[in-house]
Amino acid sequence: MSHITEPSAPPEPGAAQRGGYRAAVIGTGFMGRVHARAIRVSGGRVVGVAASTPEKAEAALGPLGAERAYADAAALIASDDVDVVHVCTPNHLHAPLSLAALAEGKHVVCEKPLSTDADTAARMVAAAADAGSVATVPFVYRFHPMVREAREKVRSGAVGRITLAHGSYLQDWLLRPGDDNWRVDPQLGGPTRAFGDIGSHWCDLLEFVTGDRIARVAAQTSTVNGSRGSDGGRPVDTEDLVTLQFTTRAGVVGAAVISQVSAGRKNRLLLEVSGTEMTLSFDQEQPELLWQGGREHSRLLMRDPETLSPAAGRLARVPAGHAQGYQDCFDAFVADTRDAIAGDTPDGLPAFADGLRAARVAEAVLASAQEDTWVEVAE
Ligand code: SOE
Repeated sequence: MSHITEPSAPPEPGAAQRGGYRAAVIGTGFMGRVHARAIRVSGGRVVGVAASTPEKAEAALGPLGAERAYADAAALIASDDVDVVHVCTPNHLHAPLSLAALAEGKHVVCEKPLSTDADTAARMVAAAADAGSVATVPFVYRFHPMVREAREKVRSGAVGRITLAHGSYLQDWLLRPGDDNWRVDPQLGGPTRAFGDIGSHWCDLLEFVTGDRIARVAAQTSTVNGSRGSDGGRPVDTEDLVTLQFTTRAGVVGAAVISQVSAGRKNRLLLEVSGTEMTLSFDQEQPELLWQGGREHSRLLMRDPETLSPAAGRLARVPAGHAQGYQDCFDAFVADTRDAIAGDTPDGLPAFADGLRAARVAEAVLASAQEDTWVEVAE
């Protein structure tokens, strides 16, 4: 007998075909490749790819496992062969491409931030509803089983009344003035960079785990590298880091630090929630674990299907003790999107409304930093 315990709800290879997931990807960078792999793992076909040039789309056929290179995004969106459009371009194209795809009756998976402004994000939510399309946003950290476990402990009351939430999302890939990327340019990335890019994940995870909503924020931003580029000479004013205080609707107080210039921190998303009964702490770089703190005793919970709640266990994709991570989250997210298209209502699937929510929080954070005051988050 094997000593390995299988996940309680292993992925179902056959069911992947349901709904005939015919997806196409716009954008061939890191995210385009992650999406394409998740589509294939979920039993879908990557029927097409489009990029900023036809040559780039051709070159991406192999790496994405795509069947056809389209001349441009418009041709891909117009194609009758495509049911689901995955928008993985620089941020400023998210809204126009998603709106075009929805107008063609497609389902859409759009990278975050949904739009570089909240009002446009609201139009996208309305357009998805009008089209009757499934429209999702990859807030993929929701798909770590230990995040679901934390959420279940809050839901069951085991945590007690939540009193405090805090944490950080820290990276270092933009540490030096020579580090550059389209995200740095507000024309392509939008007016908020560190917050829009990764702070949005942190706030989404906080609200997802606690079931509460951030009501008001007091933020500071800082641009550490005022100029960037290979010669370090291009002026930059999007923020490298954000510190944030907040109060939730339920009256929880909290704080978060968001940084893309923290040396040595690669992708460290830490969320800690304290209640009157216990504290839960999740670190995205140790995603197999959830720390559960108590006055009498504390323990590290492992991603073990034998002990996980069903809501968490269903996301276990490999047996306990075999680490699962970032791509697995994407695979689970795309599988749930596929099931939503087939008519299911998967628990915790992040939709365009969640992308709008992130855009509203981002606008409040920027306004607070600019006006040096507390700002209410618009509903
Ligand atoms: C870059 O900061 C990035 O790839 C983000 O854009 C993703 O959303 C995050 O999951 C990882 O880091």
